[in-house]
Amino acid sequence: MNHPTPRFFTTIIPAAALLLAGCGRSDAPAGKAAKETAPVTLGFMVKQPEEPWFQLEWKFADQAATDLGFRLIRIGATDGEKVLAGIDSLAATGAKGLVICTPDTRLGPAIAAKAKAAGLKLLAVDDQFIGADGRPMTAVHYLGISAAKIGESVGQTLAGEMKKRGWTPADTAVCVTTFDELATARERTDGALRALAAAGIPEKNLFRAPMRTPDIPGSFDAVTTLLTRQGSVRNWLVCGFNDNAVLGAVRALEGAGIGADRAVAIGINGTDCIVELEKPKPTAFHGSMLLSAKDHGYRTCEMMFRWIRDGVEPPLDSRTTGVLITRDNFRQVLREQGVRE
Ligand code: FCA
Repeated sequence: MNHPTPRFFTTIIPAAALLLAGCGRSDAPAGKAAKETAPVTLGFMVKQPEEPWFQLEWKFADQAATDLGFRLIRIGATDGEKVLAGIDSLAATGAKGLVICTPDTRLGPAIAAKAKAAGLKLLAVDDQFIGADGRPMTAVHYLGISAAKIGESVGQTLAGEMKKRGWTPADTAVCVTTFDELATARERTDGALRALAAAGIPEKNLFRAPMRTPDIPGSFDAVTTLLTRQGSVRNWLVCGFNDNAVLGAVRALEGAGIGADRAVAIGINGTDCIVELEKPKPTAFHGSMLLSAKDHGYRTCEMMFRWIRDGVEPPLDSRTTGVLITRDNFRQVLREQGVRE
């Protein structure tokens, strides 16, 4: 494949092929003439390629590649080794930019150094890099969500649902699955707890369930443990840093015999809960703050492309918002946002 004749094309590099791509295979066109027509190549790495959220980011990144005429290489980088090998392989194929949601934000300094050495411009998406001093690396370009604000909206929505059901702060407790090692996750759940406390839920009824892994099993296990200790709670308000952190909690509640009559849950992403909202019988999963996968997938690529081609540097820090979807409106909103047909 040494003639990138199509206007664009995308490639998914399986982990095992990365090293090969780095030494053997080359997509770079040979000769001067070919070089002049070579399209810009960008890499888009994500930490959890199996999550619908990241698949949608990739889908919108593909759209940007089609619209703007660059070449996109998608890499599922689930650990630090894969990230570093991926950067090598991108450099070997002549890529000029990398958009990345890193599997570990503390890899920030290593990623930034390696990208610089490889001549790749860098844009962190979703999860902001953390420096050696434990603080966000604000010198690395970043597009993420307004995490605290979105978390507060989740808390306010849950408080509203409590009132609608006629539950009182005295007979209601909050279960929040937490993943504090990730700053954007901590900001979201702290925001939700702040709003719920402000709505009158007593401090002693706010329960954190720390997740060991940021996925459905991690959330399920955390909440199963919590429920063995808090069996006497009447009603539950449930939240977490994303849809999966809430879906596992809903399944754990069901395991303890608690359904939609005694629990109400709100997620974040809006992309990983569609099957749940489509279930004919409502579960406790009431809705989700839908984030803009298009901004995170399409706009990040567009920023990177213009930076490389036209020298237009993107803002150092961009934040996106969320909108509540529920069973009542999710089909329409997902259609409007191009998430679904
Ligand atoms: C983090 C989460 C994702 C998504 C994204 C915006 O990376 O892990 O699920 O919420 O932020």
